Formats: sequence, structure tokens, C-alpha cells
Amino acid sequence: MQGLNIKVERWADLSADEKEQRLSRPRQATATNTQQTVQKIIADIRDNGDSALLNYTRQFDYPEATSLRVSQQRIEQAVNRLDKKVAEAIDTAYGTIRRFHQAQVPENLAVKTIKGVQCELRYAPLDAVGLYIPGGSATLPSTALMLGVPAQLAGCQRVVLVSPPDKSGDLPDALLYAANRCGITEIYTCGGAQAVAALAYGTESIAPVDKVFGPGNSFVTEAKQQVSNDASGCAIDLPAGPSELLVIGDDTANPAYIAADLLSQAEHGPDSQVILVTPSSTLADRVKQALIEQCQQLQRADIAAQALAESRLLVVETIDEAITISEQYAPEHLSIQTDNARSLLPKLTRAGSVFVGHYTPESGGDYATGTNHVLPTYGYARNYSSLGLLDFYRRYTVQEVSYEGLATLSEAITTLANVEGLDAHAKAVTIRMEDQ
Ligand code: HSO
Ligand code: ZN
Repeated sequence: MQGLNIKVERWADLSADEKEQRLSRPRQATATNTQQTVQKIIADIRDNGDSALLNYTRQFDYPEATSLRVSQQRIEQAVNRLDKKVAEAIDTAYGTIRRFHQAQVPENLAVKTIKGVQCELRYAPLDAVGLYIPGGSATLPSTALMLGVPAQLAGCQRVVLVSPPDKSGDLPDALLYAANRCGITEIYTCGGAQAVAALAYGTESIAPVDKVFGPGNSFVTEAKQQVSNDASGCAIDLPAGPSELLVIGDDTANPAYIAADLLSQAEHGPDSQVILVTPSSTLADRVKQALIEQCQQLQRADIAAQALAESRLLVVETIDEAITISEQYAPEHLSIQTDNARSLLPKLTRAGSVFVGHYTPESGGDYATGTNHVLPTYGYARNYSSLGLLDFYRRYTVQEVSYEGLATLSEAITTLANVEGLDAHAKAVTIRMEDQ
């Protein structure tokens, strides 16, 4: 493709500033007033409920919107008429995602920390969860599975799915099929900050939820941030941003495979970022060539080309240097296409999801290997976890102490209470000890 702006750079030739710049995320196309806009939308939903929600839906998504809830009849229609092949693909993905997440079901545990003292860790599913599925240029039934399967396995009592309506006011059959597969019956056609606000605070027709999950544009992300900072709002999963992929490759890698992987993330949006780090300058040159050849054949060539403009092909001295760069960048997705790729795993932990070897395309994890595709972006892989079943639970503790146990601990408790100048704390122990 002419004008495809991508160059191979030798890491050692870059200055410290240039190195930092190459590993910085593309600036978010977030308008400075996003924060205020979202604030206003949230306030409006809190004050005016459904009527505000419908107004925004008419303004941003579907001018004729008059209702929000997707009827059971419409869900059944989608289930019955969905193309068989698509239904089977969703069923396959449902199966693998379910198997991987089923294995994550937590077990309560009990420990005797000292004679007569039992401490327990218990898990309870969140009561009500809201799943946000973005609309826009690509419809994402796969995201409905990534959120719906763990919500179903955890046993959340209420699972609400929201997604902005398309130009005809509808949601895609495949999305409704995937939701139905996960046992979701409460589905609303609304999106954006207004949908997040409705989930967090409730409206006449949507009862509030305890936690909102799912990716979205900068307005959705900002709304999630704001409702989670408010004690009367709700919890959120993780800050999600534009898609990212970092590939570490060596001479054993196939440049066409790597180019295909880089493009698979680049096609998500103009702000996606894809990076190759390799000790082989031959590989870097070939990947560049393959990117040019493959990009022009894509339906979303324009989007991918824009993302490639902010992407990097970096030539380093050694695989260890590639590892250091990856750990510093902390990509959402990390693909290792080297000889004996698995042997690098112990050194590569800062990534949302890792794809090992030449036959593990990143898109496999997006759809059907079984791992979750809701992952920390923007470097959050340094301190946030990938979405998993546990995110749909609350964890809390229980303790039970016998007279004997309290006698053993009384000295420690009362001493610490006195150190902190908290008499009543000490007294709550001594009063019991004096009793016998
Ligand atoms: N790669 C995306 C998830 C996705 N891909 C959905 C295709 N559909 C997460 O970064
Ligand atoms: Zn993807």
C-alpha cells in the first residue's frame, strides 16, 4: 500500500528520548471536555432516568428509539434464524471459554492460625452485574461470551447486557445468540456513557448493578471511571483502552504470520498499537514487506494503516533485550514467535495475555482458545490482572475464636490495642477473659 508509514529502526541507534517515545502509547483521541461531557450525561441520567437515556440513544445511535428492552421474542428470533455456521462457531467458543473459566471456580478455605482460632476465606458471587458490549464499526458477539460465560459460571443472580443499537435500532443476531447461550435475558439497546450511568445508578426500567464490565470508547471508559469513584455508583472491571500487540520474533519466525498478527490488532482502530521486537534485521525487513502486501487486501485497510503509523519494528541486539523492552512496555497481548518460545515465559510476566509459539495467533485468544480477551491495556498489565472468573465474585473473611484461642491471643491483642491507645479494643478482650 502506497504511503504506508512504517519503518524499521535499530534500537541501539535511538536516543534515550526516542526510546521512550517509541514505547509510549499513542495519545488518546480524548477531547479535553470528555470529562465534563460525561459528568453532564451521568447527572442527566440520575435526574431524568429513562427519558434521558432514550434521548441520548436517539441523539447518538438511533433517531427513532422509543424502547430500551430487547424482547424475549426478538431473542428467540435471533436464536432461530442465526446462520448455522455462525451459531456453531459461537457454540465452540462458548465451550472453550467455559472450560477454562470453570477451572477457575474458587474454593473457600479455612485455616487454624493458632489453637482455637479459625480463619476462613469465602467467595460469594456478585448479585447483579452489567455487561457493556461496544457497538460501532465491528460487532462483538465474542465480547458477550467473554463477559457472559464467567457471569453465568459465577452464578450472578442478575446479568444485564447493554449495547448501542445499530442504524435500524436493533442488535445483531449473533450478539443476541451469544447472550442467550450465556443465559442472559435482560438486554437493553443503549450504549455510551449514558448506558454506564444507567447501570450504575438505575433508571425506572433498569435496576442498578453492583459492577460494570466491558470495553468501550473514551466516553464509556471515562463514565466507568467516574461511577467507580462515587460511593453511590458501582465497581468496574479494569480500565480498557485501544488494542495492543507486541511480538517478539527471531529468525525461526515466519514474517507473513507476524505481519498477519500485527494487522489483526491494527484493524481494531486507528489508535491500536502494534510492535515487533527482534534481534533479526532480516525478519524486521520481511515483516515490513509482508505488512505492505497484506494490509492493502484488508477490508479495514485504512484503519490498519493509521494504526501502523504509530507502530514500531524494532531491531535489538539480543532476545534478552527484546524481553526487557516487552517487560517495560507491558503489552495487552504478547506473542512469542521464537525458537523454543515457552522457555522465555519465566522472564515475561508483564502482559495481559501471552501467545506462545508459531501456531498461536493472537486472534485465537480473541475468539476461541478459551482465555478471556478483556485485558489490561496502556501499560496497566504492570499492575492489573486479566479478566477472569474471580472478578465476578466478592471475597470476604470469617473467623471464629474459642475461649482457649482468645486466651492465647489476649496478650498480643491488648498490647497492640494499648500501643494504639485504643482502650475499648483491649477491654473487648479482657472482659471476656475476666469472665471465667
Ligand atoms: N483483540 C480485542 C478483542 C477482540 N478481537 C474482539 C476481536 N473481537 C481485545 O483487545
Ligand atoms: Zn482482536
